[in-house]
Amino acid sequence: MLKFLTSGESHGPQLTAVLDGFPAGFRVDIDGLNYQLARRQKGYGRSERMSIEKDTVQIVSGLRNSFTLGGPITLVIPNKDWANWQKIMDPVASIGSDLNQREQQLAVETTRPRPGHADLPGAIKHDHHDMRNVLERASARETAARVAVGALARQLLEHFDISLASHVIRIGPVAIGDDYDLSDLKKLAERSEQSRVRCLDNDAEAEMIAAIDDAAKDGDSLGGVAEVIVRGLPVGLGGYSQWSDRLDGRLAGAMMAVNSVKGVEIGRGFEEAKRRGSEVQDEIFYDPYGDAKKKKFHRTTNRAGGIEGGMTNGEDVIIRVASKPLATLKRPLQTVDIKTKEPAEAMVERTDVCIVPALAVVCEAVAALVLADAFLAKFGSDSIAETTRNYQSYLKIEF
Ligand code: EPS
Repeated sequence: MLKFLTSGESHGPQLTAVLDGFPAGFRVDIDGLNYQLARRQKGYGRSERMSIEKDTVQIVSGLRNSFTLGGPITLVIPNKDWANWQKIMDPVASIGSDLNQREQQLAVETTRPRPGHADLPGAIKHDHHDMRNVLERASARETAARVAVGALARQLLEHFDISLASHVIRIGPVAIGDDYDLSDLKKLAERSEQSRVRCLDNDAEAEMIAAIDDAAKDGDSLGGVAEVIVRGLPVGLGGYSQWSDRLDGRLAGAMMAVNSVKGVEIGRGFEEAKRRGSEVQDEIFYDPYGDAKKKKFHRTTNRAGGIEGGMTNGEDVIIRVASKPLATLKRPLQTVDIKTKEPAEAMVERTDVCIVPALAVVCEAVAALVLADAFLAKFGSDSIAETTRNYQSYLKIEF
């Protein structure tokens, strides 16, 4: 139902996203979109770029008087840094212009690929011999566009009392225990929001910040794990008939497509592989006064992470996403200069030491996109009135 494309370079004039398939007649809260963009920019260990940008979105199509029209919605996020890069990005404009030292350095060809970045495979694939032509688009700056469209999807889900939250469970060697309280999602989200690393545990938070400082001191970077929790989804989103309908596959694919992600887990995926079947399934109970979204069935455990057979079962959808440490290192690794083929040190760019708190926000947005799509596939997407009608009648039908 929902399709979107993004475009734009990290240091070009703007990022753009076009979202199609969103129902007509939905009131968009632009401040809410900007709030999500601001969340993505936060987090201890981010680069100086975040103090240059103050990401805000303009909607230039698909909206009239704040209501969606049912056509493609185009979202634009200007890059403030573009003004600083104009001369560098445009080779004609850069000729004879008075570039300062840093700009001069950036204007020369980038020929020393960073191990772990898109630089080398991207250059070979597109026959680029200046890898800035690759990295400008490969940059995780693009995730701002995904957060903007994801924020729209999130508003749609929230309209149906579906809420999302996230927190960081690991940064480098520091992890929180498994005993955090998921009962009040709003409280969890607030606590995570207050933390500079989106961590629920004060002691772990201090250790995470110290680990980031340590890595920064050494010119290094740190990865980690974020967890996204989605509450209030009705049973039966996704499908089991075809591999491509399976919601867990679609969520995992979308999460893996976030820059620097190397692992995705739904529920306690890897942990459960160690146990017996009798220990990992979530037993089924029925309460005649139970939740209509779950058709009055419920579980007292949620090891499956809210998905069984590729469909929501009405419990929280819980996704963990592992990010490798970023590839740009102030103390660079060994590489090969693609021009001379001689050994060299990888290029050094302005970079973040740790992006895991931002990753949590990006993954919320990505989860919202996949889940809103599955929601619209089940309940219709031509107008919000139609979606609401179908959804309410689904809740009312006795199973
Ligand atoms: C990012 C903007 C980039 C980086 C980061 C994400 O800004 P710049 O390249 O101007 O410093 O901070 O990019 C990467 C992590 C990457 O690997 O490309 C952003 O807006 O999130």
